[in-house]
Amino acid sequence: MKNTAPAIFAPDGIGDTKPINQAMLDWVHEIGTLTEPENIFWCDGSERENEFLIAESLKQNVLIKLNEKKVPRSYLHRSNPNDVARVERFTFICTPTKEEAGPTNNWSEPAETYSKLHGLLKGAMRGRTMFVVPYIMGPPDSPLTKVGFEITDSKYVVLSMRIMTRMGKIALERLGNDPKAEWNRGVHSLLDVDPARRFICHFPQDNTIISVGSGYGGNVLLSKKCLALRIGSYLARKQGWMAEHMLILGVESPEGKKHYVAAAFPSACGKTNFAMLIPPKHFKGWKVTTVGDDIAWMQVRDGRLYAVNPESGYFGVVPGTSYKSNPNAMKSIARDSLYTNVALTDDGDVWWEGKDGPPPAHAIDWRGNDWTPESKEKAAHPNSRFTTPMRNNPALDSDVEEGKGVPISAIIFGGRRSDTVPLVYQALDWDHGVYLGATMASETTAAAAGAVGQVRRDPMAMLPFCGYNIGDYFQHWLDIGKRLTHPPLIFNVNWFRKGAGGKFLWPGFGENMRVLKWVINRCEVNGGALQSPLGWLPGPHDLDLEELDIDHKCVAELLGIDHGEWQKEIAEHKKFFDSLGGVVPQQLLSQRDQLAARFTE
Ligand code: OXD
Ligand code: MN
Repeated sequence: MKNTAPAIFAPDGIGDTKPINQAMLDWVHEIGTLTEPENIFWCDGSERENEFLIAESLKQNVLIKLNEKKVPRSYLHRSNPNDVARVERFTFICTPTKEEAGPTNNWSEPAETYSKLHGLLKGAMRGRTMFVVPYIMGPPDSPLTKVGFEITDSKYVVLSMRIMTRMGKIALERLGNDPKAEWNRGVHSLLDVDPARRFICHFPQDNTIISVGSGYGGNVLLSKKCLALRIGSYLARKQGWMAEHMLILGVESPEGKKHYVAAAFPSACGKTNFAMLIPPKHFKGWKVTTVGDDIAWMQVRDGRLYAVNPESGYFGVVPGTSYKSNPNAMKSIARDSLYTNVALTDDGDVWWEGKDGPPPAHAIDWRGNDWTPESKEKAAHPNSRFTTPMRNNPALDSDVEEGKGVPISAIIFGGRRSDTVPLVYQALDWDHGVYLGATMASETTAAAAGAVGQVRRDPMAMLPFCGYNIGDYFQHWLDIGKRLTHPPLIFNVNWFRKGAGGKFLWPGFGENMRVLKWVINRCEVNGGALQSPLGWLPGPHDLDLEELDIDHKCVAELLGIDHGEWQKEIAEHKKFFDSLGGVVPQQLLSQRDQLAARFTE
């Protein structure tokens, strides 16, 4: 096997701080005995460690240093071209029974899977350094916060984990020496980055993740999709909280009244843009702040839902990011960032399709080949990514470190739909809102390997991330609702509806503030709305469209409900629920009947 990650040798004082927890040491010993690394590097998250790892990564061409003047303290990483997105086909939930994983997950029997993975990991780190990365997910003083350890043979993973999580000493201190403490065991090895030996396996009952054969963030930053969502959702149900694929934002009115909103959109549908929205000029005095851009952990407190962002960085899609679409993201990624699979310009800057300004006359594309504007290939991979610390975000919410979380006034579901689904509407109540989430659908994007642009049902944007039976997950949502005396209002949005000519009807980006304002007004009980078969719909004058260049016909189309399209849509809901083989709770089946009935009234 070709060694894709040769060992590094650290001077004294770097990589040698062993934790004290015996259960943890035993586990590292066990994985070390299996994988046979050249040496073990115990990460402490220090600045000195980071500098050393960057220097070694530059020597081994894992990173390329970018122009210090243009993008200070930032680096480019190129992944193997066969390894550029999450691989849902190779992602498994390994519960004792297939029923526990449910109809939407790939299931694999735990004992057999451990045995297969241990076979692949046998001697896999020979000639390599095995890094032990301690981290916490969640603000340091939150009751929801979890400790995780990721063993990896990838320096890129260590450097990314340092941005994406609170990594190092803080986790060791939190873990302490209690051998029974709860913590997540994550093992990652690049192996030889061969798609034939690529598996991302979750063992929820053991709080364990094993990921092999990939170096792509979504498959290997085990804190994120694997722990915070798949294992997280399993633990959340067991422990009575929620782990969701949601951004969290704050909205403050000119009068100083603040609300928090959580929103679930499938991958690469603009969560980061929405979380960092800058209100247009017309909304003078309104402020939007970011708590999180991808994941929300939520708990019930005093009958309300409170949310924390378990992460401490953003792993966002680069193409399309610009000062027009997301100025706060551009400012965030202007320094201290790892870029993956973007193009490199001749002056050491990064470039991607959709960046402001003209394309460079020449660049090196994401594969490392020469590129010019005449090239047929894209310069940056459509799923190229930035990894950047959240502290760089000029709009970071002041309560992002608040352990109890922020109180959620509204939950928004949304997808990428060219037709059928109006710009925005509000559910009639919590259970109806759960139905909106459960029947959400979106046109697929490049964030996952596979065809792009096909409508697929993606309940609560959790289809690839729910770590247990989706029917039980729906029931968990319904049960949480029963504990809420002040439940968030639930909405559905669609920024992507197209008109007859195939053009987007809604300008999106900052203008989404207009929809957000209506949502906030509804939370304040002063927003007007019309009753419709779908739920509450803004009337033409309920949306603040002042100073927006949009004609009435467009607005009518955006808010229109086409009965023919909805007959098809409801039939699709039925087909989807039927495809789940009887796991959908009765309340949701009757929600569908009620929806169908409202169309006949
Ligand atoms: C992500 C995803 O990377 O959802 O956030 O794929
Ligand atoms: Mn995501």
